[in-house]
Amino acid sequence: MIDLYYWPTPNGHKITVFLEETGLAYRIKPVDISKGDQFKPEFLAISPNNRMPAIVDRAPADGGAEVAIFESGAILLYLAEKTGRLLPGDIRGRARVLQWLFWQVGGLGPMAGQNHHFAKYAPAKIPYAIERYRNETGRLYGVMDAQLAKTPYLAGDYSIADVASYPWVVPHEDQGQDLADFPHLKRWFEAIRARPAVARAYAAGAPYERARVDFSALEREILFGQKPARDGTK
Ligand SMILES: N[C@@H](CCC(=O)N[C@@H](CS)C(=O)NCC(=O)O)C(=O)O
Repeated sequence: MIDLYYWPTPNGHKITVFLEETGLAYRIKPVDISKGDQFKPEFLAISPNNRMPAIVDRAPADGGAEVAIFESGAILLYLAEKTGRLLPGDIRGRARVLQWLFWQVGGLGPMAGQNHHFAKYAPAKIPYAIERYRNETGRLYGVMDAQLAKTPYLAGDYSIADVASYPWVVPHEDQGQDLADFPHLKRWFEAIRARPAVARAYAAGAPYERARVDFSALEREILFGQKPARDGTK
């Protein structure tokens, strides 16, 4: 059984998509990041960066003690190795997938995340910041589009690189992107959206979706006012 520390954001959806694709047994432990659940000591013990997703594998493949992991890329890699799914076993295929996985966690995620922040959540609309991250997101979409002109999925076959990237393309309209400008990316996006496991993953997150899109002053302070932690707590 996998305990999944989760909230329905792109980084959270990555893990439910993988779990639904592979049929691994899991249960959701909600981490309401707008209420500050990510600062609870029991969660920080698993995820010291106060970010979800995180997992605890209660039945590791080696039969040893439970394994706790934070960072979505590390979680996907661990689960792919545990199940032998969505990651090739040969060194070349593995490298092909890992380069796109690292590209997603180091590039597409952070840039699209800043795009969301400045375009949607920042109280002051700063044209330079909005344009900077909209352009960078568009550039990254173009990188995927060029790759997908050559291969059906980012690293050839469907893999954890696609599972990591897809949730960041779902909010493309909020990111100021038009998939009509990226025909190969659009084909890829529609193929993944049509997968039953992807529909099940998003349905699993639906009960936790916010009714409101805006944040209260307290929620803004929790999410966007974070300062360096001196003692492991906020
Ligand atoms: N690099 C991390 C990023 C995770 C992340 O940014 N999670 C956000 C939600 S998408 C979060 O937990 N935010 C809580 C906070 O900002 O305190 C990963 O890939 O897992």
